[in-house]
Amino acid sequence: MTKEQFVLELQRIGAIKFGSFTLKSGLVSPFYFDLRDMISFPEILDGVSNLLVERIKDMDFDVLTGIPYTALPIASLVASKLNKPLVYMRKEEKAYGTGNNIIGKFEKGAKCLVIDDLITTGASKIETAEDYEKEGMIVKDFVVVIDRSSNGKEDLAEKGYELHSLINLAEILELLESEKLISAEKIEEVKTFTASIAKPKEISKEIPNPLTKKLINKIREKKSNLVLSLDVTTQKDFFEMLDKVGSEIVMLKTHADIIDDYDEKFVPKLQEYSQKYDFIIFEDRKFADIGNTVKHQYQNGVYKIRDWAEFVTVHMVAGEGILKGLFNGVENRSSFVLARMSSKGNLINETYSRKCFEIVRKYPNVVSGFIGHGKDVEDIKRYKAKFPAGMLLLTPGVKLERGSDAMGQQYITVEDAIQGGADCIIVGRGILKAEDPGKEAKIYRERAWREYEKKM
Ligand code: S5P
Repeated sequence: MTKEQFVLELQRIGAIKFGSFTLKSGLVSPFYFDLRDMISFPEILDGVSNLLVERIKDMDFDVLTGIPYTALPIASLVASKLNKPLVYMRKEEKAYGTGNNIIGKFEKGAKCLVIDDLITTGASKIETAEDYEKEGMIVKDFVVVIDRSSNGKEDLAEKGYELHSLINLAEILELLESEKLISAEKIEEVKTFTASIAKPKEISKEIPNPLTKKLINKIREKKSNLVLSLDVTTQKDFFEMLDKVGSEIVMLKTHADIIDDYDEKFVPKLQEYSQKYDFIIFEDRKFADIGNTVKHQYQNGVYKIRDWAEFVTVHMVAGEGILKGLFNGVENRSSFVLARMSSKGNLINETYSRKCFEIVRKYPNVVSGFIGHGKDVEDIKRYKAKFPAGMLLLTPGVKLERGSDAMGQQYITVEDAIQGGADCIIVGRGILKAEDPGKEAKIYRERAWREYEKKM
């Protein structure tokens, strides 16, 4: 069965209808697609499954799923023809999150290809992907029989998913018109309707946070995406190192609380260096307590971090109160949220990352982006694709070669990080332990900048 024959068959069995239909949303649509009854027509079901097999046979996936109910019988036929395992998600119980929401066997990390009958907007597909990701699978591709959407492909792409369709609305209209099965007026009516429900494109990706802008500008001015993690324990080592590498870096990341001889001279000297070498100061304090406590940790105590660090790091584990506590009444300060970590076996999962993104969406003025890592370029891309608009990615756990340390730190390469979407790489020991840290920092800066420039 060809695609054209398939469409005509759908029309014959009443799966494609033109008229006036009230949708769930209350909108009145001049057309309606309903592929549910297709299962009662074996030759049509077989025909569409063959078309799908052709479409997906060269794609990279381990298991296949169909979204119940309509797409499930289609997906099982396709899985069987491709000799691929099938899984599906319970429709009823998934809200309770009791585990075992997936029927069928799969390995954690399995790549799952999702089949559905239709796409109207991207929203429910994105939810589906996230449900599967919660269960430990990786979703990249969706294949739908009919794309009747206005922006479905773009909506999914924004979140890092790819939509493939057998046939779209425009093709269906064209075919029916050439077969004289639809009037020109009806076609106009359908086109007007789909245009009217198309989501307006985001007009501006303007970044509201002035500190984010400052960092981006400095990256470009200095041609450096390098953030040095200056993890040494004496002031002498600290400032000696800065003299060697200061001119290569866009931002300096400190852990003020690991400096044995920290005293009141440290901050003024640090500020002097930041002027001299033109870098931004970023204290990696990883605030994680309730709002009231982090407020004091930020403003009071020995370090008075608020007074001198333009950026800090924040764990969202305590919920959004942490951002309220930290930044209440504070101006000209911003943060990076740890929505993923580089260390082996860390407890962050996809759901946690997603919750971080949800919270941050509400606080664009005090969050500039996320810390994040990934196992490879694609993995990092998928992570970054889910960021709220305007958020940057800083990636630690970076060296010139992949590897790990004895305490669970995992390293990817400079190229992995930047190709995956990192705006900056955070490098500590890769530079600090080098024989010639100044020369090494230059290599990191140049390698990162070369990749970054390609993307600009
Ligand atoms: O997930 C993370 C987040 C951070 S901020 N993994 C990390 O390693 N970091 C920090 O980056 C860590 O605290 C350290 O200061 C730096 C990495 O240092 P390196 O010596 O392993 O490059």
